[in-house]
Amino acid sequence: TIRAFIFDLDGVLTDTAEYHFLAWKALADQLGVDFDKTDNEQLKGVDRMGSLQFILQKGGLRLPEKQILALAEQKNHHYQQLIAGMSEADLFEGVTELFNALKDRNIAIGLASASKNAAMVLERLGITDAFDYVADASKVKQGKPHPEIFLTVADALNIPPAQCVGVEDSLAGLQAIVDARMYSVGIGDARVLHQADVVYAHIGELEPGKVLGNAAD
Ligand code: B16
Ligand code: MG
Repeated sequence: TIRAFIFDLDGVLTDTAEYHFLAWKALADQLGVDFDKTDNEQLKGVDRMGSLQFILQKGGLRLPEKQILALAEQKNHHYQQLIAGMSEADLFEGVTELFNALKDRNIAIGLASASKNAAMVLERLGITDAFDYVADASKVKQGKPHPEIFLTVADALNIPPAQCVGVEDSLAGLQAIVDARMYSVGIGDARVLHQADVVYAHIGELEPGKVLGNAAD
């Protein structure tokens, strides 16, 4: 039986995935590197330095460490400007109902986000208290696609991975869920997220009763 749902943040509970894209796109343009939505799929769930390395590599750019750190800082500054105006209205439709339905069934709720800005986004969305445990980039050594962040949440909740459902919009995050041996729910395009046990276009379509039934099979 499933006893926990562990959610990714960016792109699952709110549209910050779009803000990350806009901030990376602006940086790539500045560096003269081609960067589109298909490239961006590779970056979803990938930490800040890993994402920047991808863009530099795509452009064949080799820069001194100091300059790389400055570029990461610049992207983050832009991203924080984009999220500064966020409010409770930016929580995706259906999330509050989903959390309530899980709480009614006594299912624990965890967060597994690769973002160092996760706590701030949760505050803006007004959902900090909804979680039984929150793991962000500061809690783990290895980022997604490594399963560490999902396993860290399961461990903190004291629930075996096999009794957890992981919810992700990114390829890297889904790989992490699969390798953690949890039941995987993808949010987005089923053709992109083909690895997932089940895919919904939007989190509002996720029916907990159905997922619980299928995960138990
Ligand atoms: P930051 P998630 C991830 O968050 C994003 O998907 C990814 O695009 C971003 O690069 C990463 O966080 C790091 O974010 O620069 O704010 O530390 O999807 O795991 O919630
Ligand atoms: Mg995400």
